[in-house]
Amino acid sequence: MKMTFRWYGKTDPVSLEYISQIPGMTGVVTAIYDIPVGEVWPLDKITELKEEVNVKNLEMKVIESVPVHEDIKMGLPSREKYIENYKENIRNLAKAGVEVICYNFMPVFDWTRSNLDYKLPDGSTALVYYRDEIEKMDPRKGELSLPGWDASYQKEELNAILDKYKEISEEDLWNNLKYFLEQIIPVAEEVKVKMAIHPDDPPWPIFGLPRIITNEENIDRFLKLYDSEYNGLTLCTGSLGVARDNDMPGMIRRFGKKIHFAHLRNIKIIDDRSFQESAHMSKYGSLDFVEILKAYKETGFTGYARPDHGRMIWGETGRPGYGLYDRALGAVYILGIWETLEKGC
Ligand code: DNO
Ligand code: MN
Repeated sequence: MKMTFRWYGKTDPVSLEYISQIPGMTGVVTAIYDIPVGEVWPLDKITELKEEVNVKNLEMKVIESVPVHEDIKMGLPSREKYIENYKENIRNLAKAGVEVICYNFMPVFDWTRSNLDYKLPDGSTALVYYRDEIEKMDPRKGELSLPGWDASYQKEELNAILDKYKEISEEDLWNNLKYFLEQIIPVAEEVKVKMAIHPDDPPWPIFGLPRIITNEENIDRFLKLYDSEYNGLTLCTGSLGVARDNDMPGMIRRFGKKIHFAHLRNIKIIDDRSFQESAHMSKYGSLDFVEILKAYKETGFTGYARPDHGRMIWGETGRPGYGLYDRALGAVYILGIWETLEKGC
């Protein structure tokens, strides 16, 4: 397992230097953030980013995310142009030595929470999802501000997209995903870049929009849409694990070699469809990290991993979920368990 850390580029309050000081860090997971969704990332921008990272003795082998344009997800005729651009991005990233691309296929909203700074009894803050709160929110009123999605939409634009999605069923979304994979996976194979879809977070429909990468059965269906070593997964324990039926160690064993990127984070299930993000250590959440890592060990996992989100602790401010301290603690905790397993203890 190669441990990495998500880094949001020059504007990230967490510096590359600090990341390189975390024990066991091999690289960062990053992206080009100032190019609109669907456009081509120029090769010189990619190489510049890679060099900036490499100077700090960190690698840039995983990109998260190359976002998929809504027209592709909706299956509009204009998808052709965006798919061509996507292929170009895969080729350019390969030229810069990238091995894995993480992306997702969630309509409109990426990861969603009801509160980004929920105060826990110890004074730390965490991202939480409370079903009642979410049900009261109306994205059409422009009252949502979530860190995980494209905030550049104007209210009218967003409403127009939401209207178009009314005609798109779950089956349509599956077909559009298949069409996308049929186009991009041959390119990924050619340039040897592993595509790794991130599951839907949370793994159920929100705001009336369909979500399909949600459980074992659907992930199995996804992998069968295009059978290739290059069509794989970002297995996110924190996303899938909030649904009690998703057995994380079981899914890791089942999907084994198709997992190209491991997102490791813990969550505490509060009740049906409500959860808090917690510290990584098993006793604070609903997931057992020794069991999760044992499953990775058994499958012979040698891929990339990252601690995903963390709480805000020790007075740190910045991008919710992506502070330095709690994620660093999580990474080292995970590496500690991994070392123990590797030594066969
Ligand atoms: C949530 C996070 C997400 C993820 C994107 C991948 O668990 O890992 O921000 O990066 O959804 O496309
Ligand atoms: Mn994740």
